[in-house]
Amino acid sequence: LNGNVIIGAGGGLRNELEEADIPPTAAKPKINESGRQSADKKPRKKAAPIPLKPKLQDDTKKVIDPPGNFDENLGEMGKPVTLPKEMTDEMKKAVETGWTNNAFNQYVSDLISVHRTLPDPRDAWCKDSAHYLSNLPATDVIICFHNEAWTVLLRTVHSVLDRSPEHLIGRIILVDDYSDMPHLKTQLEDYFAAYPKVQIIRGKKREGLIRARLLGAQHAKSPVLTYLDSHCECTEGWLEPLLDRIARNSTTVVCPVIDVISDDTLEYHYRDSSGVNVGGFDWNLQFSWHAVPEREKKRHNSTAEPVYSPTMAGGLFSIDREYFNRLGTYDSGFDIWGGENLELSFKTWMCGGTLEIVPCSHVGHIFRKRSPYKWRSGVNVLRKNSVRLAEVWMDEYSQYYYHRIGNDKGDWGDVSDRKKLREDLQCKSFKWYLDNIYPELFIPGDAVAHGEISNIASGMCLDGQEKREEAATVSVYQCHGQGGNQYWMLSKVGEIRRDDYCLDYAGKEVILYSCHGGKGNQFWTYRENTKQLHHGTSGKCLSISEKKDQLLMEECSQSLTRQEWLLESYDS
Ligand code: LR7
Ligand code: MN
Repeated sequence: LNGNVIIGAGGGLRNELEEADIPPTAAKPKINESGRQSADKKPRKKAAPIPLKPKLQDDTKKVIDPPGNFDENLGEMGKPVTLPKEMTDEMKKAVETGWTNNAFNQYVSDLISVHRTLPDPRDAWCKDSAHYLSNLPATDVIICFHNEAWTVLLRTVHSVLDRSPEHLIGRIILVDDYSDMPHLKTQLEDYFAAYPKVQIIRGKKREGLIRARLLGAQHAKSPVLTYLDSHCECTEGWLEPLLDRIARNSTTVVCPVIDVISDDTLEYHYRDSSGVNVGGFDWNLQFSWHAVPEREKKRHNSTAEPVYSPTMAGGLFSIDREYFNRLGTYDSGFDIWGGENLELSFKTWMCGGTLEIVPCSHVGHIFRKRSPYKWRSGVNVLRKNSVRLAEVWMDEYSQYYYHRIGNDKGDWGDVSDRKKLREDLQCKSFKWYLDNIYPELFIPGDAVAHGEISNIASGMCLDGQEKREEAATVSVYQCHGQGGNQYWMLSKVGEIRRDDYCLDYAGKEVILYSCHGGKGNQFWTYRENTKQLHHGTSGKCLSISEKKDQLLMEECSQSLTRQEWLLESYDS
């Protein structure tokens, strides 16, 4: 089923980038072309000593001795830190606790300096200051956190202070979304007391990241707002290219390239600007990454120039503060996690703005495979957020999302003031957005069929969940009418697909594989009269086992009712 899409967007980029073979690039000398003041060196002296001995998160203040071969240069230049195979039981336990609490290797983070150096991932083009206006507006940096690991949070803040021109940072506003980890209490205030730019704001109850961001915005004073997740690292020169775009046009919303910090080794991965991705989404309203489309490439002389992106990942972006307000900020009815990234993306484009990814700006983010913190019990938070989003912004296209969730919309509360906002701003239609900003998106209404594919004789449905890392086998399961893993589209070119994954048969099992558009093993025809699903290269028909529990491919035979399938909303 749909499940709780906790790894959601994160999973997408992680795998896409990790599959690509990214060699750790040799260290380049630190560039200081803009005569940058040495302000970034100052805090370094004041800061806490490099944490050679990791502290346990539970604030027992118990110190675990790292093995003898560890030195203080661990993780410098974004290099990976690999723990030795041989560890004491105490260490093993500390490592495990770190993973449990954070869904990343906190133990490794604790071994790395909170001021560690990173490689400079920028293209040469980016370092030519002639590309940027000289008089840039300052920004407040808003970092919301709920139970973030100590060294990871500190490294986020220091990476901003250490690698941004001092005059361009107004405040760093840390918004504590009702954390209960002890190290985030007075210890945090004590630590940042030495840093006048850092302000800590505490929520009175758990708000979720969306309302926490709004709380941060209320305390901001600088002309630009910059949001970061609490487990990021900014690289040299990350800020100027973002602010430059906003200085030129206050309705431009900008995102850095989001590099991958390994959840295990904390290695910093990056690609040059030819590998930049833009954001999209699927009909489950999940964010996804895509290569820069050809139509967009044509607009540019260099791959380092900012590219239009249909959506943003959500966590890392800069926006003109007044423009953010004009757009009605976020829907404050969104809880905990999810959907706000698409809301801001749709709104930006539909209401006259522009959303860009800026290849000269690189910020790393720790991508996790699961969400380590508590969500709300008894509410499907993500679905509620997504339904609010669909109701307000997606017009008649909302039906495709609803179909995907079995039309089970639940209670999404009142969205009348959000609809009014859209009206007041005189925003364009969702159709306009799809036609002009995201023409690559596959529209279910353009398919020959969309919905369930049910085996008539058995009442079983084609069922399968795509896996990003590997091919997933497709099977059958009792038809449940809830969309999710039983939602399929038969495209006009003969694919049976869900989002970017296609039913694929190469002679063994039927699997879900990235759509390649080349027919072949992904080419299916529905024979309306015999109700068979015929496969291109093998000439076989989709069928179901005697026991009705497995999907089979067998020689086509019109006398076998088990080869008969019904396609929902089929329209020849
Ligand atoms: O209840 C909460 N309160 C919070 O303050 C839950 C979370 N948070 C904080 C949390 O500590 C973190 O700093 O909010 C931030 C985001 O939460 P994550 O890191 O658990 O989310 P994520 O990185 O998995 O999710 C991505 O999608 C989210 C959708 O709501 C947000 O937009 C995240 O900011 C976003 N992260 C990114 O865009 C980084 C790149 C990921 C990709 C692709
Ligand atoms: Mn995150």
